[in-house]
Amino acid sequence: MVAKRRLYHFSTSPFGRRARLALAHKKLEVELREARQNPAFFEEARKLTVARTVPVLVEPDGSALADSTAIAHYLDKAYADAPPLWRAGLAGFEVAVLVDIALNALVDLGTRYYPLMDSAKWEGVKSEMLGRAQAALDGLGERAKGMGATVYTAGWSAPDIWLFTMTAWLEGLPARAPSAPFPAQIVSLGWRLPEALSRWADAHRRRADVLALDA
Ligand SMILES: N[C@@H](CCC(=O)N[C@@H](CS)C(=O)NCC(=O)O)C(=O)O
Repeated sequence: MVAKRRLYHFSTSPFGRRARLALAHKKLEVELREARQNPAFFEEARKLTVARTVPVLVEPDGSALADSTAIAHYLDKAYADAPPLWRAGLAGFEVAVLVDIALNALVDLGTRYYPLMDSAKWEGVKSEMLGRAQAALDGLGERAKGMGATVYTAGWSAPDIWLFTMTAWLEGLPARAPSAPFPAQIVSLGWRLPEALSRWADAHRRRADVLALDA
């Protein structure tokens, strides 16, 4: 029997969701292993790579790769005949990197470093990292105002996937905060999602691949 492609992921994570949308864009079937609801899957993922994060992609030949951005670059090279995730031109890479600056700062501060909040140095570190996250969000908001429905006129691709999953995740955090500590901690940091990003995302909320994320 041929092994299936697998993705270890957290279903609510923007990193996991963008990996899933990247796989859908490449029209690749994948078996999903939800690693938050099933801690045994998280343990499996951690044995497959030393990265200690999900998503982790496992190809049918057993080779494994962590990191959603690396996964999307890999998929483009490995499945070059399928629709492209990345295109020539700086704009898409700039959008993707600003998304990661914002997400990494908010996730690190609001989860991994949050236990340090009683430190005398916390406010200084938080202010610096939050300033970077907010500058990235504001920069993306300005870009969204001048953008069409997608970053490249040729249509939906990785930068749109990056921007959409970040926007939808940040929008959803306040509603999740009362019942989940990590969302509550991230919300408590005090950032603002530019309205232009929500308006840009409106065009994509009913896409079949986006709806399939929660099906
Ligand atoms: N740069 C990584 C970030 C992945 C990441 O931070 N994943 C989180 C879930 S949102 C995770 O695995 N957290 C578990 C942990 O850090 O122990 C990517 O793009 O895949």
